[in-house]
Amino acid sequence: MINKKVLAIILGGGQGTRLFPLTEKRSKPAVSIAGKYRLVDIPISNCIHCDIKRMFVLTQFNSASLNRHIKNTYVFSSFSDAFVDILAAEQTPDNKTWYQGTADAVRQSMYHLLNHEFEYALILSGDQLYKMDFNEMLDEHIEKGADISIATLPVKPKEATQFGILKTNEESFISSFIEKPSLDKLPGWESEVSEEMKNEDRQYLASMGIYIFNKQLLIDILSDPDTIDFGKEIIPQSIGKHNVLAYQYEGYWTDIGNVPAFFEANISLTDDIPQFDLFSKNSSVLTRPRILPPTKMSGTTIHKSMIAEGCIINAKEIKRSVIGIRSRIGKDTVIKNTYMIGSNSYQEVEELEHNKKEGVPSLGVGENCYINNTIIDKDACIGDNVHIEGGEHLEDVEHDSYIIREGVVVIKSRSVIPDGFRI
Ligand code: ADQ
Ligand code: ADP
Repeated sequence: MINKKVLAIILGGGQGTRLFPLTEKRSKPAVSIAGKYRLVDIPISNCIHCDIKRMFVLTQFNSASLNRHIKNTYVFSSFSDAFVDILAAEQTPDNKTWYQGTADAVRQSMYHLLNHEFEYALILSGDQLYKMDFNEMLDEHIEKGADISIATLPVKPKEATQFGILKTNEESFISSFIEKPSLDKLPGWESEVSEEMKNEDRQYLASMGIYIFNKQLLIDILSDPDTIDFGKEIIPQSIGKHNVLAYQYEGYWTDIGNVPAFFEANISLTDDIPQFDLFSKNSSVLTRPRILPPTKMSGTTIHKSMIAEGCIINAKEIKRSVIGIRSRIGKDTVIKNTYMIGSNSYQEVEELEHNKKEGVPSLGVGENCYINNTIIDKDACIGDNVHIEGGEHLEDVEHDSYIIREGVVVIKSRSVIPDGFRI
């Protein structure tokens, strides 16, 4: 089944600076989450579960990694209309620049979008963790005769400054909108919310950056080349001019666009009952199937952790951590509150022995290490006796092989951390 009325447009990210260095060598949609998925799998899975199977991913970089992932994962029948296509910013006689913002990205891609028949454009962010039934949102959009719909979520005052905040009338049409108001501008922007939300101090209705546009209106609006962003220009300018509907969502949703939020979203998957459910039968997250051996472990005490396939683990303890595919962890090592993304390949036994003799760190984490509050990006080689204690006591740092953001240490992809190194 394919919903022929809807075309999905996934905003895959600008330069991805807020997720640096995870985005140093790959585009944002290709960043790995939960040890085996990529960020782009979240919106794509949400769409596929709603039969929205024609998708464009707009990204600033068309990295080989993203291409490979999409090409090897989302393979639909050759007799179906379904597709996931990547549109990277491209130079043409009319467009000489990179995407200047979200609306500009859609404008520059319009030529490709209009090659397909659709009535509604579903515009999604590529850096959010949530599950949503877009068909419910579309039904409301059609039923209430909206021109534009925005999914909204009640948030606390502190969070409200990072989002577009809006107020609605009794029919749920948006009467006013302000993009990322400062704290002093917030009074007066409170909305009527459910008792449960009120008890959690979530009285501000935030835009989730998830939009439905009627096709012709989107074309008309984007014909003005001065509109760069949906949040900064298009949505505020549409209030009062078009019927802009708020679709109320109260489930789990989190923005994972920067390093601390990305870290927290991954680590919180290890909770007893995580808010984002990877184990649900009807709304699983899809990704590329890999043929990997089962994980092999010896002498490890594991508390509240997720271990992906193909790992070889001899650690002493792993606590509240997510360990990604093909991770290798040496004996006597303790890993806590850490997201280890994993490796792209294994090293042969001869190579491991040779490295040991030469004192060169191998792929993964060596012996007798202590690692806390850290993200270890793909293919990092961490030696023996390495001590990394991330946490709020650390200042932000930029280093050749790691960075620190708000206490989270990020070991860069393919970096080599020598024996005995301490952070
Ligand atoms: P932000 O998330 O801050 O606010 P923005 O930086 O425009 O908005 O990003 C939205 C999405 O588009 C993200 O997935 C981002 O990676 C992607 N994106 C950004 N620039 C892009 C570009 N040049 N090309 C392709 N993709 C790009 C928005 C709204 C707020 C709302 C929040 C909810 O503006 O009103 O509250 O989303 O998260
Ligand atoms: P990253 O997670 O750093 O973004 P990539 O997905 O780009 O990594 O890399 C995956 C690795 O798998 C590459 O280093 C490459 O060697 C290998 N690989 C996987 N599939 C292919 C393929 N179809 N062609 C070539 N190399 C591949």
